Amino acid sequence: AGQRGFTLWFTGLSASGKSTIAAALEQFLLARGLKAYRLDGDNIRFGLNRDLGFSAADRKENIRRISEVAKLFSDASVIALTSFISPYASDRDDARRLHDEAGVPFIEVFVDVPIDVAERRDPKGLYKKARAGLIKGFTGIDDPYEPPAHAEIHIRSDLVGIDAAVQHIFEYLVQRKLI
Ligand code: GGZ
Repeated sequence: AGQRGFTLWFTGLSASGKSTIAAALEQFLLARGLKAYRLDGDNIRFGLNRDLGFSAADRKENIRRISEVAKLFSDASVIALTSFISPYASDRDDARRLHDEAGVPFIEVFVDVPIDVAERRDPKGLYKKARAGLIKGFTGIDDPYEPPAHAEIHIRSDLVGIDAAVQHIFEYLVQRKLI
């Protein structure tokens, strides 16, 4: 039997560490001969979804298209790693339903960090701009983030390091017999 595809859906605040953990996990999987591909803002929001902004409707459409693309990768037996804030529980649940209906495993990974820690990290200075009113509707400042109630994997990125987070996800996937 060959490799099976599935989707690892990372969700969390800006600067939570989702992309860093997803990138490290992608390298870890590739090093073991597994095919994995990461979808993130750099290859989606500047391409396929460049017509979308950050209103609730645009975020919903962003997540809808990403979930369709992730499902296609999984159909093609590639492990899809998606790294988007995906702040609305209903949008994430739609993504999950789409995968369920296609018989593709969907694993939600909540990269959890207190907002004050994310704001202190502020690698791109966006929280500072949001506080100054230069960005309106910034997640966690003046726009909602609905934490997952039923994520398969919960990582406190301020308490565990990147390697430990990767190891934790890897062990979950082995235990689920997904890899
Ligand atoms: C949240 C924003 C916003 C607003 C621009 N709110 O740290 P980043 O820069 O690289 O990650 C954030 C990214 C969020 O895009 P997503 O596609 O992940 O969002 S969603 O899932 O909600 O559709 C941030 C930047 O874009 N950014 N404006 N208003 N993040």
